[in-house]
Amino acid sequence: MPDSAVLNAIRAVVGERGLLTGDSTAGYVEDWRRLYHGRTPAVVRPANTDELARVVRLCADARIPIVPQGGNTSMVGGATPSETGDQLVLSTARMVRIRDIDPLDLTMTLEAGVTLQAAQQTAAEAGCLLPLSIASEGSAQVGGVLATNAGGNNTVRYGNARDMVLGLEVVLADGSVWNGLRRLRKDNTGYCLRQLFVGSEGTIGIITAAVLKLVPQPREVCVALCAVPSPEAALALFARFQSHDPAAVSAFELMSGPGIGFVLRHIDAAVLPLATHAPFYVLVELATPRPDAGLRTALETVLESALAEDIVSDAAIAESMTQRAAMWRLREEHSEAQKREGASVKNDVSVPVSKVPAFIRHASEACEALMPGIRPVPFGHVGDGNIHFNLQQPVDADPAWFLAQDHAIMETVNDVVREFEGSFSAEHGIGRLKPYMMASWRGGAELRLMQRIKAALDPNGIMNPGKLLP
Ligand code: FAD
Ligand code: 2HG
Ligand code: ZN
Repeated sequence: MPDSAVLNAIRAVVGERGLLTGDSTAGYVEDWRRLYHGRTPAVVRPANTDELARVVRLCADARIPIVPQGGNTSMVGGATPSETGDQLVLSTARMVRIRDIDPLDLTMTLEAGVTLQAAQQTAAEAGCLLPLSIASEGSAQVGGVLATNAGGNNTVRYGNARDMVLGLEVVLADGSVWNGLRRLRKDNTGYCLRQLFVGSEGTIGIITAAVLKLVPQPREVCVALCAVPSPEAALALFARFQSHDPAAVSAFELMSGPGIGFVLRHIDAAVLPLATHAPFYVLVELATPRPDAGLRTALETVLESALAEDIVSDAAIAESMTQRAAMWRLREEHSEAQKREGASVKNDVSVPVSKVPAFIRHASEACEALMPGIRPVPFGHVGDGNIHFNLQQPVDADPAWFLAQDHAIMETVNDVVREFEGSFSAEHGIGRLKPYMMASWRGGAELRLMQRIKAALDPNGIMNPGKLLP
Protein backbone atom coordinates (compact mmCIF):
# COMPACT_ATOMS: atom_id res chain seq x y z
CA MET A 1 0.00 0.00 0.00
CA PRO A 2 1.63 3.32 -1.04
CA ASP A 3 1.93 5.75 1.85
CA SER A 4 -0.13 8.92 1.75
CA ALA A 5 2.94 11.10 1.06
CA VAL A 6 3.43 9.36 -2.32
CA LEU A 7 -0.27 9.61 -3.16
CA ASN A 8 -0.16 13.31 -2.28
CA ALA A 9 2.86 13.76 -4.53
CA ILE A 10 0.99 12.01 -7.36
CA ARG A 11 -2.07 14.21 -6.71
CA ALA A 12 0.15 17.27 -6.97
CA VAL A 13 1.19 16.11 -10.47
CA VAL A 14 -2.20 15.13 -11.90
CA GLY A 15 -4.59 17.29 -9.86
CA GLU A 16 -7.89 16.22 -8.27
CA ARG A 17 -9.39 15.29 -11.68
CA GLY A 18 -6.51 12.93 -12.32
CA LEU A 19 -6.83 10.80 -9.17
CA LEU A 20 -9.72 8.48 -8.26
CA THR A 21 -9.92 6.67 -4.94
CA GLY A 22 -12.49 4.65 -2.98
CA ASP A 23 -15.74 3.74 -4.72
CA SER A 24 -14.87 5.67 -7.88
CA THR A 25 -12.23 3.03 -8.70
CA ALA A 26 -14.93 0.33 -9.12
CA GLY A 27 -15.05 0.40 -12.94
CA TYR A 28 -11.26 -0.09 -13.14
CA VAL A 29 -10.70 -3.14 -10.96
CA GLU A 30 -12.85 -5.80 -12.64
CA ASP A 31 -12.30 -7.23 -16.14
CA TRP A 32 -14.89 -7.41 -18.94
CA ARG A 33 -15.40 -11.15 -18.43
CA ARG A 34 -15.76 -10.67 -14.63
CA LEU A 35 -13.12 -13.32 -13.96
CA TYR A 36 -10.98 -11.07 -11.76
CA HIS A 37 -12.01 -8.71 -8.96
CA GLY A 38 -9.02 -6.64 -7.89
CA ARG A 39 -8.43 -3.71 -5.54
CA THR A 40 -6.39 -0.55 -5.94
CA PRO A 41 -5.43 2.34 -3.68
CA ALA A 42 -5.97 4.75 -6.61
CA VAL A 43 -6.61 5.12 -10.31
CA VAL A 44 -4.27 7.75 -11.75
CA ARG A 45 -5.42 9.51 -14.92
CA PRO A 46 -2.68 11.80 -16.26
CA ALA A 47 -3.62 14.38 -18.89
CA ASN A 48 -0.41 14.12 -20.94
CA THR A 49 2.91 12.33 -21.37
CA ASP A 50 4.80 14.65 -19.04
CA GLU A 51 2.37 14.03 -16.17
CA LEU A 52 2.40 10.29 -16.83
CA ALA A 53 6.21 10.19 -16.80
CA ARG A 54 6.36 12.11 -13.51
CA VAL A 55 3.87 9.67 -11.94
CA VAL A 56 5.92 6.67 -13.09
CA ARG A 57 9.07 8.26 -11.67
CA LEU A 58 7.38 8.67 -8.28
CA CYS A 59 6.20 5.04 -8.41
CA ALA A 60 9.66 3.83 -9.42
CA ASP A 61 11.28 5.65 -6.49
CA ALA A 62 8.71 4.21 -4.06
CA ARG A 63 8.63 0.75 -5.75
CA ILE A 64 4.86 0.96 -6.30
CA PRO A 65 3.52 -1.57 -8.84
CA ILE A 66 1.66 -0.04 -11.81
CA VAL A 67 -1.11 -1.61 -13.92
CA PRO A 68 -1.44 0.31 -17.22
CA GLN A 69 -5.04 0.44 -18.38
CA GLY A 70 -6.75 1.59 -21.57
CA GLY A 71 -10.36 0.63 -22.25
CA ASN A 72 -10.20 -2.35 -19.83
CA THR A 73 -11.58 -4.71 -22.49
CA SER A 74 -8.85 -7.32 -22.10
CA MET A 75 -10.14 -10.88 -22.55
CA VAL A 76 -7.31 -12.24 -20.35
CA GLY A 77 -7.50 -9.96 -17.30
CA GLY A 78 -4.43 -8.04 -18.48
CA ALA A 79 -5.51 -4.63 -17.16
CA THR A 80 -6.96 -5.70 -13.81
CA PRO A 81 -5.00 -5.07 -10.59
CA SER A 82 -4.46 -7.96 -8.17
CA GLU A 83 -6.52 -8.55 -5.02
CA THR A 84 -3.62 -7.43 -2.79
CA GLY A 85 -4.71 -3.80 -3.06
CA ASP A 86 -1.21 -2.37 -3.55
CA GLN A 87 -1.15 -1.96 -7.35
CA LEU A 88 -1.87 1.47 -8.79
CA VAL A 89 -4.02 1.59 -11.95
CA LEU A 90 -2.59 4.03 -14.50
CA SER A 91 -5.32 4.94 -16.96
CA THR A 92 -4.68 6.69 -20.29
CA ALA A 93 -8.35 7.72 -20.64
CA ARG A 94 -7.58 11.46 -20.57
CA MET A 95 -4.81 11.33 -23.19
CA VAL A 96 -7.03 11.76 -26.22
CA ARG A 97 -5.28 14.20 -28.55
CA ILE A 98 -4.88 13.49 -32.26
CA ARG A 99 -1.53 15.16 -32.75
CA ASP A 100 -1.36 14.93 -36.54
CA ILE A 101 -2.97 13.30 -39.56
CA ASP A 102 -1.47 13.36 -43.05
CA PRO A 103 -3.42 11.86 -45.98
CA LEU A 104 -0.38 12.09 -48.27
CA ASP A 105 1.99 10.30 -45.89
CA LEU A 106 -0.98 8.12 -44.95
CA THR A 107 -0.15 8.38 -41.25
CA MET A 108 -1.78 9.59 -38.07
CA THR A 109 -0.08 10.48 -34.79
CA LEU A 110 -2.29 10.11 -31.77
CA GLU A 111 -2.26 9.67 -28.02
CA ALA A 112 -2.76 6.35 -26.26
CA GLY A 113 -6.20 7.14 -24.81
CA VAL A 114 -7.94 7.76 -28.15
CA THR A 115 -10.48 4.99 -28.63
CA LEU A 116 -10.02 2.85 -31.70
CA GLN A 117 -13.42 4.02 -32.94
CA ALA A 118 -12.50 7.70 -32.56
CA ALA A 119 -9.24 7.03 -34.42
CA GLN A 120 -11.14 5.30 -37.24
CA GLN A 121 -13.57 8.24 -37.48
CA THR A 122 -10.76 10.79 -37.62
CA ALA A 123 -9.07 8.78 -40.37
CA ALA A 124 -12.36 8.57 -42.32
CA GLU A 125 -12.89 12.34 -42.09
CA ALA A 126 -9.48 12.74 -43.76
CA GLY A 127 -10.49 10.33 -46.54
CA CYS A 128 -8.41 7.45 -45.14
CA LEU A 129 -8.98 4.11 -43.46
CA LEU A 130 -7.40 2.86 -40.25
CA PRO A 131 -7.79 -0.82 -41.12
CA LEU A 132 -8.12 -2.31 -37.66
CA SER A 133 -11.56 -3.38 -36.51
CA ILE A 134 -12.59 -5.21 -33.32
CA ALA A 135 -15.96 -5.53 -31.61
CA SER A 136 -14.67 -3.62 -28.58
CA GLU A 137 -13.47 -0.64 -30.65
CA GLY A 138 -15.89 1.79 -28.95
CA SER A 139 -14.03 1.29 -25.64
CA ALA A 140 -10.60 -0.16 -26.52
CA GLN A 141 -7.90 2.53 -26.72
CA VAL A 142 -4.96 2.83 -29.09
CA GLY A 143 -2.46 2.19 -26.26
CA GLY A 144 -4.26 -0.98 -25.17
CA VAL A 145 -4.74 -2.18 -28.73
CA LEU A 146 -1.01 -1.82 -29.41
CA ALA A 147 0.04 -3.24 -26.04
CA THR A 148 -1.95 -6.40 -26.87
CA ASN A 149 -1.14 -6.42 -30.61
CA ALA A 150 -4.85 -6.80 -31.31
CA GLY A 151 -5.97 -8.60 -34.45
CA GLY A 152 -9.64 -8.59 -35.31
CA ASN A 153 -11.72 -8.68 -38.44
CA ASN A 154 -9.38 -7.24 -41.06
CA THR A 155 -6.16 -9.11 -40.27
CA VAL A 156 -6.71 -11.30 -43.32
CA ARG A 157 -6.09 -8.24 -45.50
CA TYR A 158 -4.10 -5.71 -43.46
CA GLY A 159 -2.35 -7.66 -40.69
CA ASN A 160 -2.40 -7.18 -36.91
CA ALA A 161 -1.99 -3.95 -34.92
CA ARG A 162 1.76 -4.55 -35.08
CA ASP A 163 1.72 -4.08 -38.85
CA MET A 164 0.23 -0.59 -38.52
CA VAL A 165 2.84 0.94 -36.25
CA LEU A 166 5.52 3.24 -37.66
CA GLY A 167 6.49 4.98 -34.44
CA LEU A 168 5.89 5.04 -30.70
CA GLU A 169 6.35 7.24 -27.67
CA VAL A 170 6.86 5.21 -24.49
CA VAL A 171 7.34 6.04 -20.81
CA LEU A 172 9.84 3.53 -19.44
CA ALA A 173 9.77 1.91 -16.01
CA ASP A 174 12.12 4.53 -14.52
CA GLY A 175 9.92 7.39 -15.74
CA SER A 176 12.14 8.41 -18.67
CA VAL A 177 10.50 9.05 -22.04
CA TRP A 178 11.54 7.41 -25.32
CA ASN A 179 10.30 9.49 -28.23
CA GLY A 180 10.30 7.23 -31.29
CA LEU A 181 7.41 8.98 -33.06
CA ARG A 182 8.95 8.71 -36.52
CA ARG A 183 6.66 8.32 -39.50
CA LEU A 184 9.18 6.84 -41.89
CA ARG A 185 8.46 3.90 -44.15
CA LYS A 186 12.16 3.07 -44.16
CA ASP A 187 14.40 3.42 -41.11
CA ASN A 188 17.02 0.70 -40.65
CA THR A 189 18.77 1.91 -37.51
CA GLY A 190 19.35 -1.08 -35.28
CA TYR A 191 16.95 -3.04 -33.10
CA CYS A 192 13.30 -2.38 -33.87
CA LEU A 193 12.42 -1.03 -30.43
CA ARG A 194 8.83 -0.13 -31.21
CA GLN A 195 7.98 -3.75 -31.95
CA LEU A 196 9.32 -4.75 -28.53
CA PHE A 197 6.57 -2.70 -26.91
CA VAL A 198 3.80 -3.85 -29.25
CA GLY A 199 2.32 -6.95 -27.59
CA SER A 200 4.26 -6.41 -24.33
CA GLU A 201 1.01 -6.00 -22.35
CA GLY A 202 2.24 -3.16 -20.15
CA THR A 203 5.07 -5.20 -18.65
CA ILE A 204 8.05 -3.10 -19.82
CA GLY A 205 6.72 0.41 -20.43
CA ILE A 206 3.65 2.53 -21.07
CA ILE A 207 2.79 3.51 -24.63
CA THR A 208 1.74 7.17 -24.58
CA ALA A 209 1.44 7.94 -28.32
CA ALA A 210 1.85 6.25 -31.68
CA VAL A 211 2.23 6.88 -35.39
CA LEU A 212 -0.12 4.55 -37.26
CA LYS A 213 -0.20 3.69 -40.95
CA LEU A 214 -3.40 4.42 -42.85
CA VAL A 215 -4.62 3.20 -46.24
CA PRO A 216 -6.85 4.89 -48.82
CA GLN A 217 -10.52 4.69 -47.93
CA PRO A 218 -12.45 2.01 -49.87
CA ARG A 219 -14.84 3.36 -52.52
CA GLU A 220 -16.86 0.18 -52.74
CA VAL A 221 -17.70 -2.33 -49.94
CA CYS A 222 -19.83 -5.47 -50.34
CA VAL A 223 -20.87 -7.79 -47.53
CA ALA A 224 -22.58 -11.18 -47.75
CA LEU A 225 -23.76 -13.67 -45.15
CA CYS A 226 -23.51 -17.26 -46.37
CA ALA A 227 -24.87 -20.46 -44.89
CA VAL A 228 -22.36 -23.31 -45.33
CA PRO A 229 -22.63 -27.01 -44.46
CA SER A 230 -19.21 -27.32 -42.77
CA PRO A 231 -15.91 -25.57 -41.97
CA GLU A 232 -14.45 -27.43 -44.98
CA ALA A 233 -17.00 -25.67 -47.19
CA ALA A 234 -16.14 -22.35 -45.53
CA LEU A 235 -12.48 -22.83 -46.47
CA ALA A 236 -13.39 -23.85 -50.01
CA LEU A 237 -15.33 -20.58 -50.30
CA PHE A 238 -12.38 -18.66 -48.88
CA ALA A 239 -10.08 -20.19 -51.49
CA ARG A 240 -12.48 -19.10 -54.26
CA PHE A 241 -12.60 -15.51 -53.09
CA GLN A 242 -8.83 -15.43 -52.66
CA SER A 243 -8.17 -16.76 -56.13
CA HIS A 244 -10.72 -14.36 -57.61
CA ASP A 245 -9.05 -11.26 -56.10
CA PRO A 246 -7.05 -11.60 -52.87
CA ALA A 247 -6.69 -7.80 -52.67
CA ALA A 248 -10.46 -7.46 -52.27
CA VAL A 249 -11.11 -9.79 -49.31
CA SER A 250 -11.11 -7.52 -46.24
CA ALA A 251 -12.84 -9.93 -43.83
CA PHE A 252 -13.72 -13.60 -43.83
CA GLU A 253 -15.38 -14.67 -40.59
CA LEU A 254 -16.77 -18.02 -39.47
CA MET A 255 -19.72 -18.54 -37.13
CA SER A 256 -21.47 -21.70 -35.96
CA GLY A 257 -25.17 -22.56 -35.74
CA PRO A 258 -25.12 -22.47 -31.90
CA GLY A 259 -23.23 -19.14 -31.87
CA ILE A 260 -25.76 -17.51 -34.23
CA GLY A 261 -28.52 -19.08 -32.10
CA PHE A 262 -27.19 -17.30 -28.97
CA VAL A 263 -27.07 -13.96 -30.82
CA LEU A 264 -30.65 -14.35 -32.08
CA ARG A 265 -31.79 -15.30 -28.56
CA HIS A 266 -30.02 -12.62 -26.54
CA ILE A 267 -29.40 -9.59 -28.76
CA ASP A 268 -32.21 -7.12 -29.42
CA ALA A 269 -33.31 -6.82 -33.04
CA ALA A 270 -30.85 -9.46 -34.28
CA VAL A 271 -32.36 -11.17 -37.34
CA LEU A 272 -30.97 -13.88 -39.61
CA PRO A 273 -31.42 -12.66 -43.20
CA LEU A 274 -31.60 -16.24 -44.52
CA ALA A 275 -34.55 -18.60 -44.98
CA THR A 276 -33.15 -21.57 -43.03
CA HIS A 277 -30.65 -22.27 -40.27
CA ALA A 278 -27.33 -23.96 -41.06
CA PRO A 279 -24.49 -25.71 -39.17
CA PHE A 280 -22.06 -22.89 -40.03
CA TYR A 281 -22.07 -19.38 -41.49
CA VAL A 282 -19.52 -17.17 -43.18
CA LEU A 283 -19.51 -13.39 -43.27
CA VAL A 284 -17.44 -12.16 -46.19
CA GLU A 285 -16.55 -8.54 -46.85
CA LEU A 286 -14.95 -7.30 -50.06
CA ALA A 287 -13.62 -3.75 -50.24
CA THR A 288 -11.57 -1.74 -52.68
CA PRO A 289 -10.36 1.83 -53.15
CA ARG A 290 -10.35 1.26 -56.94
CA PRO A 291 -13.12 3.05 -58.87
CA ASP A 292 -15.43 0.83 -60.97
CA ALA A 293 -13.86 -2.36 -59.67
CA GLY A 294 -17.03 -4.41 -60.18
CA LEU A 295 -16.97 -5.79 -56.68
CA ARG A 296 -20.66 -6.62 -56.56
CA THR A 297 -20.41 -8.64 -59.79
CA ALA A 298 -17.38 -10.49 -58.41
CA LEU A 299 -19.27 -11.33 -55.23
CA GLU A 300 -22.28 -12.62 -57.16
CA THR A 301 -20.12 -14.65 -59.55
CA VAL A 302 -18.29 -16.45 -56.75
CA LEU A 303 -21.47 -17.05 -54.75
CA GLU A 304 -23.41 -18.37 -57.75
CA SER A 305 -20.78 -21.00 -58.51
CA ALA A 306 -20.49 -21.92 -54.82
CA LEU A 307 -24.28 -22.32 -54.58
CA ALA A 308 -24.30 -24.49 -57.68
CA GLU A 309 -21.67 -26.78 -56.15
CA ASP A 310 -23.26 -26.96 -52.67
CA ILE A 311 -20.33 -25.18 -51.04
CA VAL A 312 -22.90 -22.58 -49.99
CA SER A 313 -26.50 -23.53 -49.19
CA ASP A 314 -27.93 -20.02 -49.01
CA ALA A 315 -26.62 -16.45 -49.13
CA ALA A 316 -27.77 -12.86 -48.67
CA ILE A 317 -25.97 -9.81 -49.99
CA ALA A 318 -26.35 -6.55 -48.04
CA GLU A 319 -28.18 -3.96 -50.16
CA SER A 320 -27.59 -0.96 -47.89
CA MET A 321 -25.36 0.34 -45.11
CA THR A 322 -28.08 -0.65 -42.64
CA GLN A 323 -28.18 -4.24 -43.88
CA ARG A 324 -24.39 -4.39 -43.84
CA ALA A 325 -24.31 -3.21 -40.23
CA ALA A 326 -27.04 -5.73 -39.30
CA MET A 327 -25.00 -8.59 -40.77
CA TRP A 328 -21.88 -7.45 -38.96
CA ARG A 329 -23.87 -7.27 -35.70
CA LEU A 330 -24.58 -10.99 -35.95
CA ARG A 331 -20.83 -11.52 -35.84
CA GLU A 332 -19.77 -8.74 -33.47
CA GLU A 333 -22.31 -9.62 -30.77
CA HIS A 334 -21.02 -13.17 -30.33
CA SER A 335 -19.06 -12.34 -27.14
CA GLU A 336 -21.94 -10.45 -25.53
CA ALA A 337 -24.48 -13.15 -26.46
CA GLN A 338 -22.24 -15.88 -25.05
CA LYS A 339 -21.88 -13.92 -21.82
CA ARG A 340 -25.68 -13.73 -21.48
CA GLU A 341 -26.07 -17.45 -22.23
CA GLY A 342 -24.09 -18.37 -19.08
CA ALA A 343 -20.55 -19.34 -18.19
CA SER A 344 -18.05 -19.95 -20.95
CA VAL A 345 -14.39 -20.87 -21.25
CA LYS A 346 -12.55 -19.07 -24.05
CA ASN A 347 -9.74 -20.44 -26.19
CA ASP A 348 -8.27 -17.78 -28.46
CA VAL A 349 -6.16 -20.09 -30.63
CA SER A 350 -4.66 -20.25 -34.10
CA VAL A 351 -3.70 -23.06 -36.45
CA PRO A 352 -2.57 -23.02 -40.10
CA VAL A 353 -5.60 -21.92 -42.15
CA SER A 354 -5.77 -25.25 -43.97
CA LYS A 355 -6.09 -27.10 -40.64
CA VAL A 356 -9.07 -25.16 -39.26
CA PRO A 357 -11.75 -27.74 -40.20
CA ALA A 358 -9.85 -30.69 -38.74
CA PHE A 359 -9.00 -28.66 -35.65
CA ILE A 360 -12.66 -27.75 -35.02
CA ARG A 361 -13.72 -31.39 -35.42
CA HIS A 362 -11.00 -32.86 -33.18
CA ALA A 363 -11.33 -30.17 -30.49
CA SER A 364 -15.14 -30.55 -30.39
CA GLU A 365 -14.84 -34.32 -29.99
CA ALA A 366 -12.20 -34.01 -27.28
CA CYS A 367 -14.25 -31.51 -25.25
CA GLU A 368 -17.45 -33.55 -25.59
CA ALA A 369 -15.53 -36.59 -24.34
CA LEU A 370 -14.20 -34.58 -21.39
CA MET A 371 -17.58 -33.17 -20.39
CA PRO A 372 -20.81 -34.54 -21.84
CA GLY A 373 -23.24 -31.74 -22.64
CA ILE A 374 -20.55 -29.08 -23.10
CA ARG A 375 -21.45 -26.78 -26.02
CA PRO A 376 -18.63 -25.84 -28.44
CA VAL A 377 -19.04 -22.39 -30.02
CA PRO A 378 -16.22 -22.02 -32.55
CA PHE A 379 -16.15 -18.70 -34.38
CA GLY A 380 -13.77 -16.07 -35.60
CA HIS A 381 -11.18 -15.03 -38.08
CA VAL A 382 -11.01 -18.17 -40.19
CA GLY A 383 -9.26 -16.29 -43.00
CA ASP A 384 -6.19 -16.04 -40.78
CA GLY A 385 -6.56 -19.33 -38.89
CA ASN A 386 -7.62 -17.66 -35.61
CA ILE A 387 -10.56 -19.52 -34.11
CA HIS A 388 -12.23 -18.53 -30.84
CA PHE A 389 -12.88 -22.08 -29.73
CA ASN A 390 -15.21 -21.16 -26.87
CA LEU A 391 -17.05 -23.67 -24.76
CA GLN A 392 -20.42 -22.91 -23.25
CA GLN A 393 -21.45 -24.64 -20.04
CA PRO A 394 -23.85 -27.61 -20.30
CA VAL A 395 -27.41 -26.27 -20.10
CA ASP A 396 -28.15 -27.32 -16.52
CA ALA A 397 -24.66 -27.07 -15.07
CA ASP A 398 -23.75 -24.75 -12.22
CA PRO A 399 -21.72 -21.86 -13.75
CA ALA A 400 -19.23 -21.79 -10.86
CA TRP A 401 -18.63 -25.56 -11.14
CA PHE A 402 -18.13 -25.19 -14.89
CA LEU A 403 -15.65 -22.32 -14.55
CA ALA A 404 -13.70 -24.31 -11.97
CA GLN A 405 -12.92 -26.83 -14.77
CA ASP A 406 -11.36 -24.12 -16.97
CA HIS A 407 -7.78 -25.44 -16.82
CA ALA A 408 -8.84 -28.96 -17.82
CA ILE A 409 -10.96 -27.59 -20.69
CA MET A 410 -8.24 -25.27 -21.96
CA GLU A 411 -5.66 -28.06 -21.72
CA THR A 412 -7.93 -30.37 -23.73
CA VAL A 413 -8.24 -27.76 -26.48
CA ASN A 414 -4.55 -26.87 -26.34
CA ASP A 415 -3.56 -30.52 -26.82
CA VAL A 416 -5.37 -30.40 -30.15
CA VAL A 417 -3.82 -27.02 -30.98
CA ARG A 418 -0.38 -28.58 -30.42
CA GLU A 419 -1.28 -31.47 -32.70
CA PHE A 420 -1.88 -28.92 -35.49
CA GLU A 421 1.19 -26.82 -34.67
CA GLY A 422 -0.85 -23.82 -33.65
CA SER A 423 -0.68 -21.19 -30.91
CA PHE A 424 -2.47 -21.09 -27.54
CA SER A 425 -2.78 -17.29 -27.81
CA ALA A 426 -3.62 -15.84 -31.21
CA GLU A 427 -4.70 -12.25 -30.57
CA HIS A 428 -5.93 -11.60 -27.01
CA GLY A 429 -2.54 -12.02 -25.36
CA ILE A 430 -1.49 -13.74 -22.12
CA GLY A 431 -2.56 -11.32 -19.39
CA ARG A 432 -3.33 -12.89 -16.05
CA LEU A 433 -5.13 -15.90 -17.50
CA LYS A 434 -2.33 -17.68 -19.33
CA PRO A 435 1.13 -17.00 -17.80
CA TYR A 436 1.17 -20.55 -16.39
CA MET A 437 1.05 -21.87 -19.97
CA MET A 438 4.15 -19.94 -21.07
CA ALA A 439 6.72 -22.43 -19.76
CA SER A 440 5.28 -25.37 -21.68
CA TRP A 441 4.65 -23.42 -24.92
CA ARG A 442 7.52 -20.94 -25.00
CA GLY A 443 9.96 -22.45 -22.48
CA GLY A 444 13.73 -22.72 -22.87
CA ALA A 445 15.62 -20.04 -24.76
CA GLU A 446 12.52 -18.11 -25.82
CA LEU A 447 11.13 -17.59 -22.32
CA ARG A 448 14.61 -16.90 -20.88
CA LEU A 449 15.10 -14.19 -23.51
CA MET A 450 11.77 -12.60 -22.57
CA GLN A 451 12.69 -12.73 -18.87
CA ARG A 452 16.03 -11.04 -19.60
CA ILE A 453 14.29 -8.29 -21.56
CA LYS A 454 11.84 -7.79 -18.68
CA ALA A 455 14.68 -7.67 -16.12
CA ALA A 456 16.65 -5.19 -18.22
CA LEU A 457 13.76 -2.79 -18.83
CA ASP A 458 11.93 -3.17 -15.52
CA PRO A 459 14.60 -4.19 -12.97
CA ASN A 460 12.34 -3.50 -9.98
CA GLY A 461 9.41 -5.44 -11.42
CA ILE A 462 6.88 -2.62 -11.03
CA MET A 463 5.31 -2.82 -14.51
CA ASN A 464 2.13 -4.91 -14.52
CA PRO A 465 3.43 -7.65 -12.19
CA GLY A 466 1.81 -11.08 -12.50
CA LYS A 467 0.93 -10.60 -16.18
CA LEU A 468 2.36 -12.24 -19.31
CA LEU A 469 5.43 -13.92 -17.73
CA PRO A 470 5.11 -16.81 -15.26
P1 FAD B 1 -6.86 -2.91 -21.78
O1 FAD B 1 -7.81 -4.02 -21.60
O2 FAD B 1 -7.06 -1.71 -20.92
O3 FAD B 1 -5.37 -3.44 -21.57
C1 FAD B 1 -4.92 -4.57 -22.23
C2 FAD B 1 -3.45 -4.83 -21.87
O4 FAD B 1 -2.61 -3.77 -22.35
C3 FAD B 1 -3.17 -4.88 -20.37
O5 FAD B 1 -2.12 -5.76 -20.16
C4 FAD B 1 -2.74 -3.46 -20.03
O6 FAD B 1 -1.92 -3.40 -18.89
C5 FAD B 1 -1.98 -3.07 -21.28
N1 FAD B 1 -2.07 -1.65 -21.62
C6 FAD B 1 -3.19 -0.91 -21.80
N2 FAD B 1 -2.85 0.33 -22.19
C7 FAD B 1 -1.50 0.37 -22.26
C8 FAD B 1 -0.56 1.36 -22.63
N3 FAD B 1 -0.94 2.59 -22.99
N4 FAD B 1 0.75 1.04 -22.61
C9 FAD B 1 1.15 -0.21 -22.24
N5 FAD B 1 0.31 -1.18 -21.89
C10 FAD B 1 -1.00 -0.90 -21.90
N6 FAD B 1 -9.04 -8.44 -29.33
C11 FAD B 1 -8.60 -8.74 -30.57
O7 FAD B 1 -7.40 -8.83 -30.78
N7 FAD B 1 -9.48 -8.94 -31.60
C12 FAD B 1 -10.82 -8.86 -31.44
O8 FAD B 1 -11.57 -9.08 -32.38
C13 FAD B 1 -11.32 -8.52 -30.14
N8 FAD B 1 -12.63 -8.39 -29.93
C14 FAD B 1 -13.10 -8.11 -28.67
C15 FAD B 1 -14.46 -8.00 -28.45
C16 FAD B 1 -14.96 -7.72 -27.19
C17 FAD B 1 -16.44 -7.62 -26.97
C18 FAD B 1 -14.06 -7.52 -26.11
C19 FAD B 1 -14.56 -7.21 -24.72
C20 FAD B 1 -12.68 -7.63 -26.32
C21 FAD B 1 -12.18 -7.93 -27.59
N9 FAD B 1 -10.82 -8.05 -27.83
C22 FAD B 1 -10.36 -8.33 -29.09
C23 FAD B 1 -9.87 -7.93 -26.73
C24 FAD B 1 -9.49 -6.43 -26.41
O9 FAD B 1 -10.46 -5.55 -26.75
C25 FAD B 1 -8.33 -6.03 -27.18
O10 FAD B 1 -7.26 -6.79 -26.73
C26 FAD B 1 -7.93 -4.55 -27.04
O11 FAD B 1 -6.83 -4.43 -27.82
C27 FAD B 1 -7.63 -4.07 -25.63
O12 FAD B 1 -7.64 -2.66 -25.59
P2 FAD B 1 -7.92 -1.88 -24.23
O13 FAD B 1 -7.63 -0.43 -24.44
O14 FAD B 1 -9.23 -2.20 -23.68
O15 FAD B 1 -6.78 -2.48 -23.30
C1 2HG C 1 -13.93 -11.47 -31.48
O1 2HG C 1 -13.32 -11.88 -32.46
C2 2HG C 1 -13.17 -11.25 -30.22
O2 2HG C 1 -15.13 -11.17 -31.52
C3 2HG C 1 -13.78 -11.87 -28.98
O3 2HG C 1 -11.84 -11.59 -30.36
C4 2HG C 1 -13.78 -13.37 -29.00
O4 2HG C 1 -15.39 -13.61 -27.23
C5 2HG C 1 -14.39 -14.06 -27.79
O5 2HG C 1 -13.87 -15.10 -27.44
ZN1 ZN D 1 -11.29 -12.18 -32.35
